[in-house]
Amino acid sequence: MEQPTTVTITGAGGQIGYALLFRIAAGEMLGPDRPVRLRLLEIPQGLTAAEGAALELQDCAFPLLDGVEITDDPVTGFDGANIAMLVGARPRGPGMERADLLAANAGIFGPQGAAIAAAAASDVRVVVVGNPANTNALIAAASAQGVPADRFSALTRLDHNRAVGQLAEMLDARADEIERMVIWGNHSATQFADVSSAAFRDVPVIDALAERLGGATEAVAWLDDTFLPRVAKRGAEIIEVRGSSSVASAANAALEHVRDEQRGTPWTSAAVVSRGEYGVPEGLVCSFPVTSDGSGYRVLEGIDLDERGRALFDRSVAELVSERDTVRALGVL
Ligand code: NAX
Repeated sequence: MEQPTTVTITGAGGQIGYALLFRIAAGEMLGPDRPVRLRLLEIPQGLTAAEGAALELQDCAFPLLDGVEITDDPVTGFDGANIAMLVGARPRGPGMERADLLAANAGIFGPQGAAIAAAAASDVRVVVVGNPANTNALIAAASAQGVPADRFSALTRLDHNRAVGQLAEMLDARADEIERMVIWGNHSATQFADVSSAAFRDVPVIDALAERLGGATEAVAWLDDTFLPRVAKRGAEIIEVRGSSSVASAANAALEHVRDEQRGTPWTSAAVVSRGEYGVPEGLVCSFPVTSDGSGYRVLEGIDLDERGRALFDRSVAELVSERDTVRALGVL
């Protein structure tokens, strides 16, 4: 058995935290050979909910669970962390402008980035789930002096999985028969869910859709009018139908993001710090097609985007630039 891996989860007393903790402790994220030590980082108001979850974790008697600690101090929370999952964030309140939201979250992710730099293990990897996830990750990375920027990522795996789910339903397929889906850009309504590289049983998805829907024109119309808006607005659809935001699917996506980064994957989508790939300004945390050999996500380069796809991607990148500029104007970066 390996040494325990320390996993810090912020906002662990919240809904996604509750859906995530038990699956991590059961070994679903890091595998059956890696014991885990859980650190639950909350704000004072969230501590009792985290304590309740910790009692239940104890009652599960998970063989891989090497301990649970709860704190509201970021430096204690990230002490020795190998993996940090930043879930807790400030939600948009009534009448709150986007700049206010970015500023409020900068007040969370700046200090957390600094605490990661001060206390986390030298191999720490960080994923930001709390929204606005891409720009929160940018702020955390910029505040974590001495920690390489490529250790930071943000979650777009839920968007990726939502897109795969929609395609699987339309093609009467299992999700694992859909390969090479790509989410480009921001985790927001401007994201671009791109099927142009995707395949279904080794047939281009676009051809499989044309066969299913009776022609290429019908396939393109379905993609533009139904698929793209549905994936981009799926969060709102879940709230409307369920009466509450996505929780289990978000926790599942966060778990798969870390699992694939740590254990390897040939292809998925994740928001990572741009090094200029696909012309995206350096330093932005942008969703790309990525691969991992177990040592971190790397952008898959050389994927063709047609003119229309490029325009959609550029629109989302422009939003990321504007978020970054807003945060810069606040003096955070
Ligand atoms: P909850 O409101 O249920 O839980 C958030 C928890 O974070 C609370 O317990 C709160 O006390 C804690 N918290 C707040 N500030 C904190 C801080 N500074 N340090 C530590 N903990 C802090 O929200 P939940 O449904 O769990 O969602 C969490 C976040 O995920 C939200 O920002 C949400 O917008 C975001 N999402 C991101 C998704 C993605 O794909 N990137 C999808 C799902 C979700 O919408």
